[in-house]
Amino acid sequence: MSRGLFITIEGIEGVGKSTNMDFVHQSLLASGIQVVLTREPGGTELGEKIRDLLLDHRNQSMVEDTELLLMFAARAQHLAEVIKPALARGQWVLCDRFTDATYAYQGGGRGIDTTRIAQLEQWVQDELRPDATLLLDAPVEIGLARAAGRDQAADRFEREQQAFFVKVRKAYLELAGKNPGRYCVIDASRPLDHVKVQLSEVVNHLIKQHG
Ligand code: Z5A
Repeated sequence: MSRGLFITIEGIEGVGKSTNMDFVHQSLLASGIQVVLTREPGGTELGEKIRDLLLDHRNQSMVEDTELLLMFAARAQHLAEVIKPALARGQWVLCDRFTDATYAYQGGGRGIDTTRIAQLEQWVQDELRPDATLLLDAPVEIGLARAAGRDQAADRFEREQQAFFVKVRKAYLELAGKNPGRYCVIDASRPLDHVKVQLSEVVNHLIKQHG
């Protein structure tokens, strides 16, 4: 049995990852593809506990290295329990954020040296990398305005200033530039219908190639 496809969805806050994850998931299911839907940080019982620690706005004393290591601790568990077994069964995995978020947020946003992130990536993931990454891209003002419309309390990341998200977006676009074969950049500033049209094209292409 051939290995399933590993697809990740990335982008700054409020660009519509959650909204569009569902659309991509339904499109894959409609084509008869078995998909495991998951997210980071989290995706396992232990990982969700780590997520709570990372997002809790009361944990203001968390230093950057702790944040980085917790991301990879959750990821190690996620890979062992969910991602690798699903791929080995031939299922596709659709993951809301993965290690590119670490390069963007902890690397770009916090300023941690990316060679450190690369060392942890190699250690925790070995050779496993996403096969395709859908980057929902929109100017920071648009993402933040959309996120502000939600009526839940802001988490530790959402309390960051606009300048932080500008650095995160820049890091994502640099990653996309360096990995053109894996990245599909979607213009998420457009109305939802237009975003879905762009996503459908990418998903149909992936199904044609690997489905
Ligand atoms: N993080 C990290 O630092 N390092 C890592 O390695 C990893 C993660 C893995 C939690 O992630 C935090 O973890 C994240 C980075 C950090 N923090 N931040 N920021 P998360 O993915 O769970 O949290 P999030 O980025 O805040 O995601 P979100 O809240 O789920 O946002 P979203 O999924 O991008 O947006 P949405 O909820 O789908 O849409 C927001 C609103 O906009 C909603 O009302 C939609 O109806 C609306 N929307 C969506 N698309 C459109 C369009 N096209 N037009 C108009 N309105 C739209």
